[in-house]
Amino acid sequence: MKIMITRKGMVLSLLFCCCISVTLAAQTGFPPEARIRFSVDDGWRFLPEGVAYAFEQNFDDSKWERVSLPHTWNSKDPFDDDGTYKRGIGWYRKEIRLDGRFKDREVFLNFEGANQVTDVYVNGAFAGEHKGGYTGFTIDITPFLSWKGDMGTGLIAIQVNNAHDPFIPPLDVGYALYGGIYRDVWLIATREVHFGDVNDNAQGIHILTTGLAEGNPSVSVRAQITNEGTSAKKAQWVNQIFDPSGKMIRSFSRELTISPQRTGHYEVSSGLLKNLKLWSPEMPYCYQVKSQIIYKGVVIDEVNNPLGFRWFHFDPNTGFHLNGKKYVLHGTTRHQDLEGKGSALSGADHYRDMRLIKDMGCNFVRMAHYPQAPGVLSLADSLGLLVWEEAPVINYMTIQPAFLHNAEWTIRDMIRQNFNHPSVIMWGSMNEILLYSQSGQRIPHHVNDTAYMTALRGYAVKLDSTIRAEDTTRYSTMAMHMSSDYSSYKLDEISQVAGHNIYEGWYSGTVQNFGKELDNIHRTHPQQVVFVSEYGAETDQRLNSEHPERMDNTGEYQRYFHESYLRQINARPYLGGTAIWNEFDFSQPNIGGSIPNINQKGMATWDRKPKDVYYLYKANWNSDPMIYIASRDWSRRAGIDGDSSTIDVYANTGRVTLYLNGKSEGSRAVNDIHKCSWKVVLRPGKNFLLAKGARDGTTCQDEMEIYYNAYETRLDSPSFKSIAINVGSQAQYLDASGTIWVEDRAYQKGSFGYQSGEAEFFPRKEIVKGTNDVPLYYSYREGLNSYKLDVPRGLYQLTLFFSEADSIAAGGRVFTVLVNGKPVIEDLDLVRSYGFEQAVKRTFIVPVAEGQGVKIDFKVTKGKSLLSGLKLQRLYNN
Ligand code: GCB
Repeated sequence: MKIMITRKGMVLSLLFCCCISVTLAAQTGFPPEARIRFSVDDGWRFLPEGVAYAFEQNFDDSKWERVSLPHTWNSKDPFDDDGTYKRGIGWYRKEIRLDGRFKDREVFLNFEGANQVTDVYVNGAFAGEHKGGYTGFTIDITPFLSWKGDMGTGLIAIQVNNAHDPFIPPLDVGYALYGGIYRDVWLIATREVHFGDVNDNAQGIHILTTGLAEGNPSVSVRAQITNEGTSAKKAQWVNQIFDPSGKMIRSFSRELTISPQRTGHYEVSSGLLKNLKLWSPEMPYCYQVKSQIIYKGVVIDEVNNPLGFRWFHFDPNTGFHLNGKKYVLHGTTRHQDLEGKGSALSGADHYRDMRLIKDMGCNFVRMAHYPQAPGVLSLADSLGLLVWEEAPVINYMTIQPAFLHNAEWTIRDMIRQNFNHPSVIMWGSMNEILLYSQSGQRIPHHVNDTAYMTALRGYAVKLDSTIRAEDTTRYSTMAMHMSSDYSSYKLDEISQVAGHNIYEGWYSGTVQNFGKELDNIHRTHPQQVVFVSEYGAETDQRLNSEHPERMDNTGEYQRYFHESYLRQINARPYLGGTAIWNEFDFSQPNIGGSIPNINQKGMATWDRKPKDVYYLYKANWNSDPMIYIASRDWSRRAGIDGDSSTIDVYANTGRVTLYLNGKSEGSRAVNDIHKCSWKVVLRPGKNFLLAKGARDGTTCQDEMEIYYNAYETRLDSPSFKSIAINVGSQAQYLDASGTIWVEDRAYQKGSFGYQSGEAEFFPRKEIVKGTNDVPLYYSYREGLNSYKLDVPRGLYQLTLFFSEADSIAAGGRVFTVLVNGKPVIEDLDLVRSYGFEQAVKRTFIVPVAEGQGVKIDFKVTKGKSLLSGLKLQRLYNN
């Protein structure tokens, strides 16, 4: 079911097929004179492949799948182990029927977005094509409809193709390029004189505010009005401004004569306006402009647009200023991507995302890396979120006019279609455009490709100029990765705001380098507005650690990273703004990590569960009283009996008191980033934590239960039962069965641990396959001589876990594993026997005599030994 609000404010439920929709529309108050617009999302047939003649009217589609829009055929396959990610053709078909009221109208199909080449056929005839996956487009279907008396029919057949196309940006990206009609589609019927020009996809009305900073505000409205008729029309163009309560505050109009078969461009001003309320993230006061074309006393077209009164500027030394005051942007980024749905999100999905962003305390969102659904920007207007909207020109370019043409048109459409949203302050032209070589390979630096770089710079200038030509009221921007190539080739000087994606302390280096990098950019480019367009670190809720380290994917490292970045951001008032990468985990096909095919840098998981870091920012950026006990997913921990555990709390209450099992652990003041910490001794079994505080007279609290699985460092106690070890990592891994895989350690007598070797993580681009326990294999130890466990006598089951992480050929790593001197796996060659990146598990029964323990030796024939995990269970005591 689709919900739609008419211009009279009535909510219509438009059901299943469009014939019903039209009838309902007629009954429920669409004025017959003005434009009709209704959803055609339901009742489609879909075939996930190319097929000849599917555009023909009589083609048999009865066996095709029934689908509703928004729809993508890639909601699951980019994340399979089997590499079936389909990039290619899909077909959609549906018949629409229109009654007599549509006969003398112009009828259009308006697509909010389809990825990425869309060919539309009506009644067997080709009606139009659109290239590019992220902007809206409108196809005029009027000439192709067939009429029998008062019944019009149109068999709509649509081919969508999401195959790689070297002439359409983006070329190659770090997210799934979901194919299909993944946004809403509308049928629009107008009179022959109407707003907008179908050919350039613009919405027809552009609203500009002027004189705000000077105290003499007015609104100037520009319109494109098309006359499809054969004679000139004299009409009146009326604009009315309404405040949020629905009160009209100004009406202004203009008489027009519109030539036949032409689109005219017109402008009219409201004159001086008084007592306006400004738009800001804190008070997103949105007016509406209703624009009408009146012909012979009858309204023949009407459109509504948002209007917000705000002004802003960036300064290289003092950052962003809104409505005349310094304003600190607290930002994040968002992909349109959700577990189970891919990019085919509903209005409710968009709302939930934007609400989560707002509630975290953000006042800014970078819509990375492409224009998002129109409803998203409407939400930004009404919730109060400033926006960087950008074109999907990513990683590299094809130096060909066709590529430039498509990129320029994407930018134009993005700007024209979203011009009126008060939330938008910046238009981005590209992201990390120097990351890849001109043949699409990830390279550290551009060398010996001056011709490509010169041409690319030329294109970059053109794209930036397109932004500036389309919109003089906002800033142009682009996001760059940390490479000196941008300044060597002067790309960093092109846009008005220079965005920097910085991952110091994640992909390399240390978190402390972040601020140093920024200061360096600011010092060497004093005229530039420096904006942090991305920063982030990954996490997996199943991994936790008292000793977090870079790339370990623990929540604790992600917290450490963001705490440090936040502190460094706060200390740099010259920053134009900042944006966390990313608000939500999102799809990243063919990438490893502890959750394959997912970029795990979100403040919330792919299915939108906020992580600890979400509350770090909330405590700092949202003033609603809150307390949050961090390491929330670490509710089952293992540790040495009597050792202390860290409890961190994020709060905006000034002070927090922590209670453990009913006893106060003391009251602490929160620090500069709204955090306080305790070291507590958890008792074996259940523990109950309660954190309490108050803000502005409102008390608040948070609580959490932790099950503490206490174990002894000495394994030689007669009561020893079992141990599971996350070899190669300082993190504990909690698996689906509830087993806690404890952190690895160097061997000490009486205990357990490795002897020699290096801890490693799976390279980011490699994916562990064939297991649900990826986090266990994600870390491993390489080059160990032995692993010892000083367990008491008994009969044991020993399981060893391996996976080949290096892309080596068979024979490149060969070793024999011996347990207590006896070879249990001879000449293990993981690649030859199981394949690269495959999870391998081998189990043995091991009798252990008094004082003998378990000693696993690795005898290497070629390369280095490797071990990913180890589990030892005592079956019998004797
Ligand atoms: C970047 C890219 C973004 C990636 C991100 C990452 O710099 O702009 O698309 O997802 O890094 O997580 O590596």
